[in-house]
Amino acid sequence: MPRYTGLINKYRDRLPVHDDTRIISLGEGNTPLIRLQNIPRLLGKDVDIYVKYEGLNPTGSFKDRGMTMAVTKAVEAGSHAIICASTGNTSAAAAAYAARAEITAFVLIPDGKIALGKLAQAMIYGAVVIQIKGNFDDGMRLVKEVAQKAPVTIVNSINPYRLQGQKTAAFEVVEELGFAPDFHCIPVGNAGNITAYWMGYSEYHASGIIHQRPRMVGYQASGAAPFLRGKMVDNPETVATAIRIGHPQSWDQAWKVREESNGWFDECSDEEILAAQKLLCEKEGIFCEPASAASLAGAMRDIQTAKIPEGSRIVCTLTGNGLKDPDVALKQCRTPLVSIEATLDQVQRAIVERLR
Ligand code: AN7
Repeated sequence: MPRYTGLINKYRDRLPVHDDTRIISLGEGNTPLIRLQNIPRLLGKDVDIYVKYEGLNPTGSFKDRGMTMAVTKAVEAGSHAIICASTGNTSAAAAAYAARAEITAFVLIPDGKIALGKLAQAMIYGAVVIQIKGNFDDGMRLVKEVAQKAPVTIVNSINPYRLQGQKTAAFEVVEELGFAPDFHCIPVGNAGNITAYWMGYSEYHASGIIHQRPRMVGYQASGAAPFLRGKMVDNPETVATAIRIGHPQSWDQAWKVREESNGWFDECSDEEILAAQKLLCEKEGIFCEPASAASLAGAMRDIQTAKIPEGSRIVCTLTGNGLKDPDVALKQCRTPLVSIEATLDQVQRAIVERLR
């Protein structure tokens, strides 16, 4: 087996690269598909739930799949600078891949509404971090405008190479399972990723590698749920800052995915999202960020109501690593730290009192 060198090399024949293209990669992709063991039992339902743990990508989110392609193509085209607006993960990925390619990354982030880990990443990878007094949607509008006036390549998901890279996650799911799941559940912000997965499944379907495609189910945070409201939302709010997006960039594409896959959109409250994040940690040992937990939160509800019937095979994408947002994670932990003197007696007592 050749050494794994990232998803472009692995899926080269399905991606728009040439033999002599210089690949900008950090070994992204090839993430685990973990079968949940305890949560299905707690639900009391006969379902197979797998999570695609995208938090194990090099910068801790699925954005790396798109960014390896977008930056590879930007460099191939002779670009010396990339730019994006971001709720955090895109900026972390852009900053890292720009560093790898030795080009400049400019990232526009919303003032104060970005998880700490993501801000630290953009800064230490050496991006030019521009904090705007506005939200993601304001940043996106500004990025589109400034890219017409300055020599910078946009690496948000409106860059078509992003979705090309991201579609490879669907290929990996199929290779792991040997088939496509019945339902693919995924958090939706700009709706780029749901579009990319559908592209991936559809390509494998067209090639006869799978005979059935999943129903695609997109979950949004209630305070940032334009697909549920049927129109853009001007002041999105949610604890899941990654998906605090009111004007999705892949609006038309996502509606098409819903229709073609016979899927649906639904919303989750912040409470449901946080509860699912914690449950996944406590019952399975898997730590994802709040936005990612929307996929499981929604899936659990749809399993309970039998909208997703028993006997189903379900994949939930966990889009980002829990370590990205330590503040929200800590606020979730209600049991206090055990604080004692550094003596054997006290340590022993602390343990004996708490054995279950
Ligand atoms: C963890 O980083 O839009 O529906 O600027 O970080 O493809 O937008 C992040 C999006 C889900 C939503 N989960 O994906 C950004 C950004 C996490 C995310 C989404 C994002 P899309």
